[in-house]
Amino acid sequence: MITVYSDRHYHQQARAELMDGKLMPPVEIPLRAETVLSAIQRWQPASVVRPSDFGLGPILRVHRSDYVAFLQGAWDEWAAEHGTDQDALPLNWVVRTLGCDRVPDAIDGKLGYYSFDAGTPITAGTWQAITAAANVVLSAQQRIQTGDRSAFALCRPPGHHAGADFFGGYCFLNNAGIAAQAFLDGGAKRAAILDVDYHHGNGTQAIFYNRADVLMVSIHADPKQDYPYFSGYADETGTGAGAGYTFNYPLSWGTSWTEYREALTTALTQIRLFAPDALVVSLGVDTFAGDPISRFQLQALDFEAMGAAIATLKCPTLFTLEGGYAIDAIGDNVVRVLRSFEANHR
Ligand code: Q9C
Ligand code: ZN
Repeated sequence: MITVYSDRHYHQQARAELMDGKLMPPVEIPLRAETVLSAIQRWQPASVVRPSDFGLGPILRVHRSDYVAFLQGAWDEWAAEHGTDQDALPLNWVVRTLGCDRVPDAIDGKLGYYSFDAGTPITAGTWQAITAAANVVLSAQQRIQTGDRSAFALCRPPGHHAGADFFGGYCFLNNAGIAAQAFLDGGAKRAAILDVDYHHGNGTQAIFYNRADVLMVSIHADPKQDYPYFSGYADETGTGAGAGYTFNYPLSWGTSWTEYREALTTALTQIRLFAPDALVVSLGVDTFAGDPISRFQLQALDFEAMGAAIATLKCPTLFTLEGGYAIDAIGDNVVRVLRSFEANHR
């Protein structure tokens, strides 16, 4: 399986992350992607390729154009207002019941308008990094569209928390969503997204919530207990034409493979019934027992079982990297999924 990688991800280097009421050392760091790359190179040394440039067209198929323009200009506007000594973070949001929908001129207002959390810093290099990640996932999509049976987009920053017009959860552009849309635009009738990151893929869900051509199935920590708190409940199943094309499997803190496997089996059955032409896997390995910000109990071997289970769909499959913060283990856990997928995808 080809891995697509660009070293331009390192342009996203937050200086701090607002967490638990404090500015903390960030966990979504360049070393994550570098350790995954090293593990891939140990497994399949000749499989790593660089992305080509797809421009903004495929990004704008998923994201609102004013949001993309905001992302492109945010750092410069922030720097003009506040200088360059600290990363850009929002501090004000519209409250749920107020129903306001205006984009202010001030950068501080825009940061609030286009976000849902304060833990996702915009830096001088964010735009470079996120457009590189989009090119990575689009290059992987192109490989599959032109005949590869699977591909791994080693994306950073991650994407599944980003919606059509919002960032958050370390995500700015929805790499998985951009790939799913590219499959459709490339001739696929149906694409499915399987999101196995520890956190609910709220951005991906929002993008496709009213559509029947993209099935979104997510297995994650119960939002009653964990981030992103406000979505990912089991009764969220799509709306309008999209009714019945979103499935959520929330699981409690402490979940280990026995319970996880049950949810995965059900999720895979939903995908099989949908009969997609292509599958995008939002591959977060923050379900790992050793993850510093998560509370599931998956072990290294469980990731092999996960890869083998996904392979039973026998569907062209694009894996895109989402979360996973146990630096010493993410490379190994990712490779376990991919290697076992490949061994069983015959
Ligand atoms: N106490 C992804 O995995 N907040 N994003 C964590 C922990 C944000 C995770 C707080 C977590 C975002 C792609
Ligand atoms: Zn996550």
